[in-house]
Amino acid sequence: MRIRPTAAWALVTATALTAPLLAAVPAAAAHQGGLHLAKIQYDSPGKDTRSNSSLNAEWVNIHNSTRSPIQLKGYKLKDDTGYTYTFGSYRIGAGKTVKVRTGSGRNAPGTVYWNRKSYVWNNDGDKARLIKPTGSLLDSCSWTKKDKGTKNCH
Ligand SMILES: [Ca+2]
Ligand SMILES: [Ca+2]
Repeated sequence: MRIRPTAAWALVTATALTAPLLAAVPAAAAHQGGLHLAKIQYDSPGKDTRSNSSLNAEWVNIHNSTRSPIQLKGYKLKDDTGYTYTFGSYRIGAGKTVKVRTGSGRNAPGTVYWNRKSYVWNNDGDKARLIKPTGSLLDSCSWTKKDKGTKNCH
């Protein structure tokens, strides 16, 4: 009849081991102090004509709230359908924002271009995902209705 005390001891041990891991999850999910999706203009202002200027008025801001620059090469931005933008070499400074515009243009500090010929962010609902080069999900941001056409992710 030593099974019960042993099982109880095992439960206590398991709880002690998993508690620190569980405590770390909310901090990671809150994206505080990390690289994260900040704001999305998913409905380009005005009529959606698919002109390049209209496509470029659709964008996602990614913010680096860490104290260090981050090399974004290989990071991915993906919509809910699976359309994917993969960053080339781009160093985002500490506390800086980079804007990913949907249309075509020349990459410059603060702005990169997806080079799409059509919109990627659905006006009536979509989900943006920011994915690390390793494939792990770093952040996501979704909306389910049109609202003002913008979404403040955090
Ligand atoms: Ca529009
Ligand atoms: Ca989409």
